Amino acid sequence: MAEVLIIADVHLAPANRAALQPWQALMRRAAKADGLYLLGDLFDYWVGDDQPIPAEIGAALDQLAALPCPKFFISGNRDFLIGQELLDRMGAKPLPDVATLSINDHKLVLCHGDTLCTDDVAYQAMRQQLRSPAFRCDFLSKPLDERLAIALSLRAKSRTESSSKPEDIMDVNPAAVRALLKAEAAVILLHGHTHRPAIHREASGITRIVTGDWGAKGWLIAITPEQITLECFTGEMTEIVDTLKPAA
Ligand SMILES: [Mn+2]
Repeated sequence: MAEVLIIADVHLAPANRAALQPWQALMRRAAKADGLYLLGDLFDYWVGDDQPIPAEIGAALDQLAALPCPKFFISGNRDFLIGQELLDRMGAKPLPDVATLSINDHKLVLCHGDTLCTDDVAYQAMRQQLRSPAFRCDFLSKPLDERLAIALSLRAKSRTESSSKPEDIMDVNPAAVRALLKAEAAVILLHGHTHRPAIHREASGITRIVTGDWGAKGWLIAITPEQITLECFTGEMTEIVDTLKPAA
């Protein structure tokens, strides 16, 4: 049985061309995989499926679509406006914000991760607004130029605010993690968003695997029947950062 790969936070954008190098390595590896799950923020921002795609990013999407394995997408806080047209271009099927699945015989909860950062009350309030059908409808009816301007100003605002917020507020809340796993009757959670790649083994028996954000190095989680690995890689090297061998 082949491996299943999980990634998040590639943040494709003209300003993050560096990520296209590890992307090539991912595409070579995923060509032999049984599945590829994208846990959000594939794009640094997405204002609607009419957003212009630079040629090199378009080529990356075409490679993704051409992979023989099934591809799945959970939206992130930056690309939640991805619609059917872009999903078709990616060749990916959409999943709900929280997806509880059996992958290579491991029961896993997958999500982007931002909903678990409940200590950031201001962010959660903004998220609720942005994710409302009313906002979506109103925003998508605006001209493309205006939507792009709004996205860029939100991005600048989030950068300024992130740099002034205490570190722990920007991370997931342990009680929110426990509540989610209890609700899903699972003990292993995989997410991105926080850009703090690690495997956290909690005393409660919960394991939380966080994949990293992409630049000159990419990050992935590889799932085989025997183990789950967190890996960091470039075009030339792959480092296995940590390995989980779930109890049978
Ligand atoms: Mn995110």
